Order: sequence, then structure tokens, then C-alpha cells
Amino acid sequence: MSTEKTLILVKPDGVRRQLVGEVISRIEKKGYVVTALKMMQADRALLERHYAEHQGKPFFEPLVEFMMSGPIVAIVAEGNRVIEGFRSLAGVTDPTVAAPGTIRGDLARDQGTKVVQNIVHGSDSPESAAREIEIFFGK
Ligand code: DAT
Ligand code: MG
Repeated sequence: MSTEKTLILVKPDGVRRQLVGEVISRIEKKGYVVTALKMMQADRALLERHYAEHQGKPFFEPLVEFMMSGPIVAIVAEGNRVIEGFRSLAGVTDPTVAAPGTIRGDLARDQGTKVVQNIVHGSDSPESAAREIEIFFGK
């Protein structure tokens, strides 16, 4: 059985707050292996592909604007059940109620913005992971 891969992003709020090392540290301490990593400025075209499932929702445009507001760090992490495992490390979408001990629960809160700012993205299924890794790192 080949081990699973997921796409993780440290979003602009995480980079601005100098939490890149903290996020990578949590991934590595859990035992997952970082196998690709880059800092980049995402453009609109890339983000519209990445967040295609959210097109048409009220937070879509704020989400794209926020994700373009500064550099992000794209990471591929590997390990058995890493997709589920990283979502568990990240915590639920809304940082106000994300459990303490999770990245979002410990490090983020409601900022009163149109889009939730919650430090990290993690793929939510094997199909999403394959699609998103290709968007950020190519084939
Ligand atoms: P997740 O990042 O937990 O997979 P998602 O894919 O549903 O969540 O949404 C993508 C991002 O968009 C999410 O991290 C924060 C923002 N977001 C989601 N739902 C929102 C809402 N109802 N209002 C404002 N921002 C939202
Ligand atoms: Mg999602």
C-alpha cells in the first residue's frame, strides 16, 4: 500500500504572523513527512481553480482576495491517513469553536472579516488532494 499525500497551505495570516515553523513543526511532530514545500504568491487564476467548489458562495471573493493578500506556503505531507490526520490537527473551519490543541483552535480567532481567517488549508479527500497537489506542484 502506498502512503497517502495531502496538500497543506499556510495561508497569508499564518505567514504574516510567523507561524510557518509552528505549522510545520506540528505536521512533523505528528509523524508525517514533508516531501515538498514552497513559499509563493498565489494569483487569482490559481486560487479560482483551487477553490472551485466555493464559486458562487458569498465568501468566495473575500476568500480569493484574502488568499492573494500576501505570500503563502504550500506543503505536501505524506503518511498513512495523512488527509484525515492533518484535518484533525487543523481543527474545524471556524476558529472560534475549533478545539484547543488544534492549529486553528490554538492560533486563530474570529477577526470580524467576511472570510474566516484560519491559518491553514488541508485537502479533504484523496480526490481533492490529487487535484490540489497538481495545482500547486504540477504532475
Ligand atoms: P476548510 O478550509 O475547513 O476545508 P471550506 O473548504 O468549507 O473549509 O472553506 C474554505 C475556506 O473558506 C475556509 O477555510 C474559511 C472560508 N469559509 C468557509 N466557510 C465560510 C463562511 N461560511 N463564511 C466565511 N468564510 C468561510
Ligand atoms: Mg475545504
